[in-house]
Amino acid sequence: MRQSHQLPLLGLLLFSLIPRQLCEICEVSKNNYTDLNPLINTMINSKYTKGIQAANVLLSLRIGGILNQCQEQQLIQQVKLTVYYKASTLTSGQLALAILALGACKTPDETSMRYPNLVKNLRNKFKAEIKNMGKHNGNPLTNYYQLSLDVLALCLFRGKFSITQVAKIFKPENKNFYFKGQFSVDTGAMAVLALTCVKNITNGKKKTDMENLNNINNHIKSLIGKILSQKKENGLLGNIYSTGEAMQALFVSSDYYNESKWDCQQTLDTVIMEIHKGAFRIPTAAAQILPALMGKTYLNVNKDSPCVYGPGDFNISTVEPITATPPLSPSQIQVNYSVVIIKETHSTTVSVANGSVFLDVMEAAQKENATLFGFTVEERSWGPYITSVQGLTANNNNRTFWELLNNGQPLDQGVGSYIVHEGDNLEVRWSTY
Ligand code: CBY
Repeated sequence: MRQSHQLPLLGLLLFSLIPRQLCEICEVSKNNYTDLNPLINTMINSKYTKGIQAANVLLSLRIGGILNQCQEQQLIQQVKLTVYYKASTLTSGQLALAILALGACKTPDETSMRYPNLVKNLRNKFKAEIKNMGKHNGNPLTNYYQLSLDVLALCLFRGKFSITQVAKIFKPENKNFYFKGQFSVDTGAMAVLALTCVKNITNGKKKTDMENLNNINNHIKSLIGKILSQKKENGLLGNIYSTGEAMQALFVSSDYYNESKWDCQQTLDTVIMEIHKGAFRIPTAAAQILPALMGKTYLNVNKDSPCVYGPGDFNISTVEPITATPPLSPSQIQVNYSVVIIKETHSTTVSVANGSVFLDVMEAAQKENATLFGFTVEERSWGPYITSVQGLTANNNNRTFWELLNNGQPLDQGVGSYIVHEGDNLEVRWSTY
């Protein structure tokens, strides 16, 4: 063989000998898939999955390839009903999630993408978000988590958007990445996924594209740095509820940080422990953690790739997952509850059954005095969300909200899930984020 022929062969040989760059993805091994059962049970057995919760669940289970065709059809039906009957009332991010879920993969009977109108509708909702920012001091109609979902769905489903605008909006210094001065890991992670998708579909031939790509690269790098700076000693990124999406962001951007900066296995071990403690009883919580545990990300959404069906490695039971709550004793407990509006505080002590949640306390107080403790609540994907107290309503245009605290510390759960304890000092406080 002449030398000129040997060279490429030698190259090939050497290449195959070089260990492939260590991939940052760590995942639950197939032998341990039973660890995921509580999550899957929560998602599949939550019969009351509201429209948009169903989108979260469908997206997650399709990415994981866990559903059988019958279960998939049921969820698809639910999402479609919500999308077609409530399209005008959906927020931009809700619609984006529905599009991601419906188009996550191609079912055997589907020939082509059937949702072009939804994508057009999303484009309009995204435009309305930007317009609101122009009118209201840079505040979108919803928030940057949803704007990120919008860009992700528009990018994956070939909707129109301006790359220059995206590069401009998602500057990591933008106030919308922060709540009360604290970087929101959930928001940053979703933005990294969106920006990575945009980066992947942009070819840097034109000068403006090159500039945009450069900016987007810098944004991703900075956001990843901020996510890693929120790493806790036990490996969680932000808190337990932001960790799944933060893991996804880190999976897709291994070029942007040093391997030594993140021990993926440690994060995974802590999450698995929390699964068994019952941390993911809300279907949306389960849906948001599952893809990362299977080594997958929202960028695996591909409208043209055939859906994968299970249950293969899963042993799904129809019984409710075992939860960590001790059997409820019938006893009553006393908790303190206050409504705080700037310098004005109204407090009371209420008696509720052991095992009650924050919302039960609010209801008990409201019964006692509807003027001081009256409130309104709205169902969101994570459960009930307090929209007003004493007639004072939260408003995204001025970044106001009703903050939940116990003993002066903000809670990391909503009113429907935080279980109260004897002697708690619960508070709803009129705040700005
Ligand atoms: N999703 C959204 O639009 C929500 C995005 C999100 C970043 C979200 C967390 C993360 C996620 N994965 O979905 C988010 N929260 C936002 C944007 C907000 C703001 C909502 C207003 C707006 N601009 O859209 C705001 C006001 C700052 C906010 N969250 C408030 C609260 C408190 C709710 C109190 C109430 N009035 O009912 C609360 C309870 C914090 C507090 N102590 O007051 C809160 N959020 C929490 C705890 C959470 C987590 C829920 C965890 C759980 N187990 O219930 C959260 C996952 C989430 C939902 N918020 Co916000 C963050 C976390 O802890 N990791 C898209 C849509 C399509 O579904």
